[in-house]
Amino acid sequence: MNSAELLVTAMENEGVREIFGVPGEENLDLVEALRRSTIKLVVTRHEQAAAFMAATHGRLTGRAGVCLSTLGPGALNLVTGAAYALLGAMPMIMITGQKGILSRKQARFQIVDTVSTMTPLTKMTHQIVSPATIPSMVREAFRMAQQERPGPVHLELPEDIAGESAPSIAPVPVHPIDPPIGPPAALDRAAELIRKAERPLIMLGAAASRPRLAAALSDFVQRMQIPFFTTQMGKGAVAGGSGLYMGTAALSERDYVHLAIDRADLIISIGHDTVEKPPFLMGPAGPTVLHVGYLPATVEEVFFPHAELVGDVGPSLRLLADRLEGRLPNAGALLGLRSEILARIADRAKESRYPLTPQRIVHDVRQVMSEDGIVCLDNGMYKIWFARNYRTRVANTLLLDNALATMGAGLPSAIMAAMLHPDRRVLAVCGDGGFMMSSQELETATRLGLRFVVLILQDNAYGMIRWKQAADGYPDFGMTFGNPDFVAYAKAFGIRGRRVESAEALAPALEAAFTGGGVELVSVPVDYSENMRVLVDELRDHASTRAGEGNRGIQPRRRDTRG
Ligand SMILES: Cc1ncc(C[n+]2csc(CCOP(=O)(O)OP(=O)(O)O)c2C)c(N)n1
Ligand SMILES: [Mg+2]
Repeated sequence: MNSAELLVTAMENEGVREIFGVPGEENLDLVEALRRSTIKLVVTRHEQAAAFMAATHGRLTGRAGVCLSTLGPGALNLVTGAAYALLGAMPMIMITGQKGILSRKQARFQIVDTVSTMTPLTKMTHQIVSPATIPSMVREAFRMAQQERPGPVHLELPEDIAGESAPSIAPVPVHPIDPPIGPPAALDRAAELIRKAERPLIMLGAAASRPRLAAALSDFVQRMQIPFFTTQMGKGAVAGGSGLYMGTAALSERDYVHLAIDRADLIISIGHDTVEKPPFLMGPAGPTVLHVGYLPATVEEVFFPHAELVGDVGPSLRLLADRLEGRLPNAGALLGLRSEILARIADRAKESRYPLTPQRIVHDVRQVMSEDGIVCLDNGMYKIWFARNYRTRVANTLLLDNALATMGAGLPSAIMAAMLHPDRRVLAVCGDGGFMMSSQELETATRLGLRFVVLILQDNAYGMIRWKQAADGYPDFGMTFGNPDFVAYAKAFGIRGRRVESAEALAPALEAAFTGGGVELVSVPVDYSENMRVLVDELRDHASTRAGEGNRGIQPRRRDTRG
């Protein structure tokens, strides 16, 4: 047995089923060990995409996904994926090669200090220098990656160590770990705050979307009957049909959901992670914020909770509900605002304008997606519209990145979602900019025989930045580009493509693409004039009307348009 085989055995012990990546000559022992293992090697067309796939595996399952690259250039291609997993709290293991460390037969050829490069981008990064340490190092890597707050871990396996003969050491057995539950004193304090609140509101943040939390969270919301809103990454954490959803805070202020946020006197913030663009801005005038999380809250200028309930969130919430269920006469105080907020958000969702409005696109996508269908967004202007307008009914069915907010992750994350859930409808939604940053992975998708649809929103521009440029009063400059013929482009990959040529044609095109089987592509032109009309002008006018009505908490402030 050599070190590479020991490493692969240790990963089998962790339940790894596939590894994504692009090998180099320094990985050949590892590749050979994989060939003889139960783990499937999924070759991708760029390392960055491999990391996005592995991170999405972690995000959707709670178990670290694994990606692989060579040294130097390959390892450097993983860094955006590392940051994506770090900011997004997605468990992931990256394994990179390196030249031999015991002698230098190729001098400094291709060598960069990958361990140092990965230091600020990971929870842990190590070079493997001795075969004997591999079983414990692998167990430690997975433990670190998967425990709260989850994230990426990097292991570097130098070529000569990989080929070195290794003692046959048994892998370290994996056992369940139950994190501590919130202590009684903190539970009592939290219960007291909630009992006293006149207008309570629950906020579900990014950590609320941890796969193992879905049932407990839905149960808590139902037992409390307190209305809730979500951050972008907390979307979908509570099962649909609760009648308590008040909206998603896609902007930091002044959106319709802020009608409720600005009136709340207590916000029970469950799992908020301040990597997300702020869902609201705390100020000296309130409201009181109770942080419920796996870890203590991070303190920011715009987020500084007044009380905390720290511990395993699901069981802690059950104990909290035991103290409060049926004893909250004010639970639904803000519920009266729900119909107004949701009606305003749904405005123009069925308009027949061509090119299509973002609202219409979100509406039609919802019509076509099954209840448990998974929409995987790339990063662009439409992310705000999907976060704001798309209604989720099952946990983790709108995958978006409001943490690193990188372009290029939409298609790779859809590939992973389709691999994990071959029975569900999976849709990648990409801008024409972001799609072209990872479109080569269409080949990976077809090679894997996956079934999912890619929807490309075409505006021939980096639309979100163009909007921000206009909103800030700059002239329109430097944001447009040409595009390939997306239908012909799809065909070159052996994929069926469809172009949407009227507003009414989108839903049928998507439906046909889903029933087609295999990977299919739909391109739709989008009319982004709605960005300015709704997200700037309409919300500003609405906010100033509210300010005129003497509503508290609305200060004229420069609009936050950052994506
Ligand atoms: C890798 C990366 N580069 C640049 C940005 C900055 N950025 C955010 S959105 C955006 C435009 C996206 O364009 P497109 O994918 O066409 O979507 P659209 O906004 O046009 O719908 C850019 C350049 C980013 N978030 N990530
Ligand atoms: Mg675009």
